This record gives sequence, structure tokens and C-alpha cells, in this order.
Amino acid sequence: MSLDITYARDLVAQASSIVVLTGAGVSAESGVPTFRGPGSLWKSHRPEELATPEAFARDPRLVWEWYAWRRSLVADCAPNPAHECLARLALDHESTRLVTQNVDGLHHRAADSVAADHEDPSRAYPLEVHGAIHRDRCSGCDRRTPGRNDIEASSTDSLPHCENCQSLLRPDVVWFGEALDSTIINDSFEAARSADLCLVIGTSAVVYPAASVPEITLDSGGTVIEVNPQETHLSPRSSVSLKGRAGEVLPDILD
Ligand code: BV8
Ligand code: ZN
Repeated sequence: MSLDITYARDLVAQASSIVVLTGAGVSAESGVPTFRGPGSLWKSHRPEELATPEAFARDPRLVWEWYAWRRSLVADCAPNPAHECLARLALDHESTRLVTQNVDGLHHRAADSVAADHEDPSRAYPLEVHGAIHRDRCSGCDRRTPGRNDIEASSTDSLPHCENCQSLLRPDVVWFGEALDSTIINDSFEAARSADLCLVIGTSAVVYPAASVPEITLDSGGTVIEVNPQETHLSPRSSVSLKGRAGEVLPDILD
């Protein structure tokens, strides 16, 4: 076992409070493309083009076409050992908080299977700071409903509308330029402040305010373990920067 893995295992074992921030990299081994870097999801579209309220106002059909494609792609993917390890960590280690930037719902699906017969399964579920792609939200009355997998985005007329107020539905995700849910992000920051260890898994840590989570732990005197095949701006501030894939490294440091 490498010195880094041993050191990371010791940091986890000694931690009294852990906050975990995951990004698209934790789902890469499940087959969900990441956002930046090789084979990324944004390749065919620039994020500003589609993941913004302006894009939705300008061309709701194109935005829905992209999200319907992503929703069905994600529905065919399954959680990988990284999601399962993190759910188990949260169940076994009482003061662990999972925070994810991902909207793919794979942490939830891992928790559903890992936490099934646990006395407090809620601990295994993450704070989803950017929302959830499989949920719809009404652009008029904000009503949230389970997302449909059969969105017909060939014309604007066939797009889904709210049964309550007839306004256009949208995917229940946070777009660029939109505020995050204040309770969710404040709970994430509170977890980061009280954590003495932050695990940063599979994120380029460029999207704020989510990327503040590890910085808040560091500024509160805590330590960071990073798991990412690539170097990020957090790597130099991490006590351990494990250059590997989440599905392979996390079982080594958490199980
Ligand atoms: C806000 C949901 C204010 C939608 C997403 C300039 C102009 C405009 C805006 C800004 C600006 N400067 C700053 C901003 C703010 C902006 C921002 O931070 N922009 C960045 C890009 C500069 N932030 C916002 O707009 C936020 N809102 O600030 O509002 C406000 C306040 C009050 C009132 C009104 C407004 C909202 C941000 C949320 C945007 N929504 N997603 C959707 O998914 O369609 S963000 C999107 O990026 C995803 O959620 C994703 O999770 C997130 C972060 O990306 P990562 O997860 O890190 O993914 P990435 O591909 O980048 O990296 C993957 C990593 O994994 C890589 O490092 C790779 O090496 C690694 N990896 C690969 N394989 C593996 C692996 N690691 C481990 N194992 C592997 N196998
Ligand atoms: Zn409505």
C-alpha cells in the first residue's frame, strides 16, 4: 500500500467530522461524461449556451432536447464503488456530510441500496447543491414533480407544462447565473466549517459557490484529501492528493 494511501486512511480514521464534496469525476466510472476535459459532456454545446436561464428563455426546445438526452443517458448508468463507499462512510461515521455538485442522482441510488436496513438511512444521502436532473420544476409556480423520461422535444408545443398553472416545466437544476438553494448551500458551508477533514472527489473545483466547500474547511484549520487523476488548484493545498480514479482509490482509503 502506498504511503499516500496509508496516510489518507489514517486521516480518515482520526477525523472527528468529515465533509465530502463530489463532482462529475465520481460518476465517470459509471459512464456519465464529465463537464470539462476529454470526452466531456459539454463538447457538443458550450455550457453558457444551454445551462443558463437566458438559453432556456431563448430556446426552451433546444435546452429540453439536451436535458432529455442527458436524463436518459444517466438513467442507463449505475452507481460505482465510489458512490457506494461514500454512502457507507456516511452511515458508519456519524458526523460525515456528503455534498455533491452532480445532478445525476447516482449518490441517491447508491444510498437506496446501501442504507436500506440502516436505522438512520438519511445520513447516506447527499446535499445536492446543483439540483437533480431527473426532477422537473415549474418555471411559473416552482412546483417540483418527478421528471418524465419521455420528454418530446421535437417542437416547443410538445414540451412539458405544469398541471397546476400550465407554465413551462424545466429541469430542476441550478443554471449558471442562478442562485443555489440557500438552505442547501448554507448547510454545506456549515458542514465544511465544522469538518476537520474534507474529501474532494472528482471535481475541477472551478464552479462557485460549491467549490468554496474545501476552502472553508482549510480556512477553519482542517485538512483536505483530494482524489483526482488530474492536478487541480486544490492539489497544492491538499494534505494528500491521490492521482487516481475514485472507484479504485476510495475502496482503498475508506473500506
Ligand atoms: C451563482 C447544473 C450567483 C446544471 C451546474 C463569470 C460569468 C458568469 C458566472 C460566473 C463567472 N464567474 C463566476 C461565476 C459564477 C458561476 C461560476 O462559478 N462559473 C465558473 C464556471 C467560472 N457560478 C454560478 O453561476 C452559480 N450561481 O453564482 O449565482 C447569484 C447569487 C444570487 C442571486 C443570483 C445569482 C451556479 C453554478 C451552478 C451551475 N450548474 N450544473 C447542469 O448540470 O446541467 S455546474 C456544473 O459544473 C455541474 O454541476 C458540475 O458538477 C459542476 C462542476 O464541474 P465538476 O463536477 O468539477 O466537473 P468537471 O468536468 O469540471 O471536473 C471533473 C473532474 O473529475 C476533473 O478534474 C477530472 O480530472 C476528474 N475525474 C475524471 N474522471 C475521474 C475523475 N476524478 C476521479 N475519478 C475519476 N474516474
Ligand atoms: Zn406551475
